Amino acid sequence: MAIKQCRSHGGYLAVLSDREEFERIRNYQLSIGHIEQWHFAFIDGTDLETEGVFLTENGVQLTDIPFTGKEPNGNTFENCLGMNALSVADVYCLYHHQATWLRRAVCEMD
Ligand SMILES: [Ca+2]
Ligand SMILES: [Ca+2]
Repeated sequence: MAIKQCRSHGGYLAVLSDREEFERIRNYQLSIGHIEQWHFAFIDGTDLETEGVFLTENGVQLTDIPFTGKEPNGNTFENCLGMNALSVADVYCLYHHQATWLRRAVCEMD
């Protein structure tokens, strides 16, 4: 869903390969006001297939995800990646309980 959302704008889900990239994207989002402190937006990567091994949409393993604090802490319940102004975390792939989170995604374009 988040992937489709990016594609419809001609982009793809943002890949955060390290902390520097997180900060770069975070600062950009802050500058345009498109980020919130508590609500996560999807970024590329999921460990749906193998718990703890996060793969991008293209199947590339992310080895230096700038997780924050105790993240990832979702075991097999949280299998997608999200970011907000403070952190990068494993999050639920679907936010049934939080409609306002549901449609947010961080996209990149070439
Ligand atoms: Ca997981
Ligand atoms: Ca988590």
